Amino acid sequence: MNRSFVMFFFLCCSLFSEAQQKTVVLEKTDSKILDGFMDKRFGMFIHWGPISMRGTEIGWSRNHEVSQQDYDSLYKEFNPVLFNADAWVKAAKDAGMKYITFTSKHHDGFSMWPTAYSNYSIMHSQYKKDIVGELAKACKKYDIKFCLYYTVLDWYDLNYPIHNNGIKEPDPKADMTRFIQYMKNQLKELVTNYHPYMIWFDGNWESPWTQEMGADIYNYLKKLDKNVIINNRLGKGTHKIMTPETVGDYATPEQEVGEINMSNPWESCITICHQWAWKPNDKMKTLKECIQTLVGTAGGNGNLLFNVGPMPDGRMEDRQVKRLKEMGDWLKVNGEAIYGTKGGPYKPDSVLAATRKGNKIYLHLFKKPGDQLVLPVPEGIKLLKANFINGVKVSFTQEGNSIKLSIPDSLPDSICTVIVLQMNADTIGIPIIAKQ
Ligand code: H79
Repeated sequence: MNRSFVMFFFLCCSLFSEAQQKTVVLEKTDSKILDGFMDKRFGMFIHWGPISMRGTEIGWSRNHEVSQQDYDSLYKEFNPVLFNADAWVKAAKDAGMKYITFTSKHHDGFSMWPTAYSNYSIMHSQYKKDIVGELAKACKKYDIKFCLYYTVLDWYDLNYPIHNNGIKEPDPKADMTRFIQYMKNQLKELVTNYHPYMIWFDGNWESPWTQEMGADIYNYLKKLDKNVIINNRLGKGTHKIMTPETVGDYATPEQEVGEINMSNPWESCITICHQWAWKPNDKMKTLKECIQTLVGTAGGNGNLLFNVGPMPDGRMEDRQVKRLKEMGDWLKVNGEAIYGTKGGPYKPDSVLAATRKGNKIYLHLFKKPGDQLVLPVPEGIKLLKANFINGVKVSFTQEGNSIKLSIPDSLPDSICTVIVLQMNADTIGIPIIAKQ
């Protein structure tokens, strides 16, 4: 009697845990696809929508600087007649960017493509052109991967329980089941019409959203396209790093360069100015800050998704396009030390970052480290040759596990100087070394 009860108990437990596992097993993206994504290193984030007409933030100005009624009516006046997808994609191409991620729908709930499932979309503005579709087409022309931002929260659709209207408690009349069906309908439109390379979710921190909903959407997308890459803001928990609970393929630190990580892919999203959406006279980062952000990210083994907010008439600001082009010019000379590399082995700091590929280590100097740069190397690793990326020799000595590089009085590139170290063996397996 007792024995059969115990057996019955274990049977129930194993059935229960199997059922539980079934709900959380994710159809993970192939690691080769993710390696291809991480080789790209540099992409453009674009935050755009009717709110650009007010010049305030897309993600948190509704019911703050802009009243809800004003915010929700802006789309009627939105008519960006100077929008030219080609010009935007060319700006990304000239910057040396390899992919573009565009806000198809932000927290405000406004859809930038002609969705069949909402009456709050670009088709209900005066403009009535498929912005997502035009960008997808231009990306194909310029050989840029096209990716879409889509947030899981929605201030407009009444089935999502938190309306950002001053009431914090979830609306009992809302219906998450119907809201998720709406999401799935829209995501299916986006995947089947525009074939995004990656989908960038957001807004997963509010209480109506659950881990199970995230896993369900992840697997739903994988059934539509098994190769689509998905960021880590679909489940609950931190998006800064990957954890065993993470739903998604890579981590997404926001407005900060991520920590070096050789095991899990990550991408920092950082704005070229302060705001995600366009703000007149927003303070723009200097070229040095832009390059240091990109190089610090690559040095930590991550990607940079660098954000631009276009103006309400459809153009990107000239000064921003110019800054991006300057980044592209730097990459034309130094791109070998960024694209297709891994970060490390030296941990990035305010003086230098390192990247590596095969037998080479690339040192990126943000400033002069003194007349000599002393770096530790592991047992058995020998420096064979050192030169600036322009070919000029750098003299060096090596004593055991320490290499010493002679640094000239002025660095050849005041923005960021790259030194190529040719080693005697593959550098990829070298563990991370903190210099100090
Ligand atoms: O799409 C961009 C943002 O709009 C979105 N994520 C990036 C990619 C985002 N939405 N919300 N948040 C990020 C977090 C918002 C934090 C806030 Fe705040 C806390 C908003 C208001 C209080 C930070 C602190 C910004 C203003 C004060």
